[in-house]
Amino acid sequence: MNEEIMEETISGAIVRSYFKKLTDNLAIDVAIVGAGPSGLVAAHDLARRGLKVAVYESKLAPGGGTWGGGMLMNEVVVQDDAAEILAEFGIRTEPAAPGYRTLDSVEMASGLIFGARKAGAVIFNAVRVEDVVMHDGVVGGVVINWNPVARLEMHVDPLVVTTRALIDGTGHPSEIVNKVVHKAGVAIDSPTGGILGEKPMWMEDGERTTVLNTKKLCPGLYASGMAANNVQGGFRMGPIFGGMIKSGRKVAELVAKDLGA
Ligand code: 48H
Repeated sequence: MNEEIMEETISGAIVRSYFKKLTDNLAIDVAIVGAGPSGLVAAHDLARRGLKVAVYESKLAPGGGTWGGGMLMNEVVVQDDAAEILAEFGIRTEPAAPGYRTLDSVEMASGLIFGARKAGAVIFNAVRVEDVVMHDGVVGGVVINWNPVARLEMHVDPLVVTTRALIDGTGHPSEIVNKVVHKAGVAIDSPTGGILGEKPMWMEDGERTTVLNTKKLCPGLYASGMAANNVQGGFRMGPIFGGMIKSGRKVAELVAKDLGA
């Protein structure tokens, strides 16, 4: 094969294929910001229901805080009921103590990513959501840019994707809810109408409230995982991930119900 023609073929294939993916996803049902465990479970569940779902992840590798396990020991813990959800992705767990199971964090991250993709969700990695679209108090889209552009502080205007529902799955900082509360001045569904901020470590309570705190915050906007806990003032829980997985499932149920899916 002619070397020059092969180079054109490969570059052309990537450019055409990527721009089709981008063009096909300029108006979607659900945008999920953050490819952590809660966002990936939500993406899987919503795409499985036939909704058009895109996940935006600022890092090159999706998976969020899953990869590092506890203190870089690449094992995590889940409760028995969360292990059942992971089994739907083909992710294996081992009994650890009554009610708890351990699993390889690399298998968990890669299994959740592949599961979300196989269900039909599109993942845009290295893309940062830097703002939201707001019309008359309703969150209606994400404002996106390449993460390297943001990191290099290049003055480059973003592009916009419109959505019927937006899930903040950005973890500890709840970046998207922050924009809605502090930039748009919207009062959200929380005890103060604003962001209460995450509390220190209390595993049992943190796990319980992660699911409880997963809710719709204002028209068009939901939060899952640690973002939900940060918004509502929940405790952190360390390297146990059942709450994140169940939060992803819960937010998907809430969004699907609202969108009639
Ligand atoms: C695009 C963004 C943006 C942005 C952030 O933190 P995550 O893993 O999310 P969760 O909530 O599903 O899981 C939390 C869990 O990993 C964890 O941190 C636990 C259990 N902590 C307990 C404790 O005690 O510390 O993933 C969030 C993802 C990350 O990959 C970010 O890079 C990404 O969101 N992200 N992506 N645009 N503006 N902000």
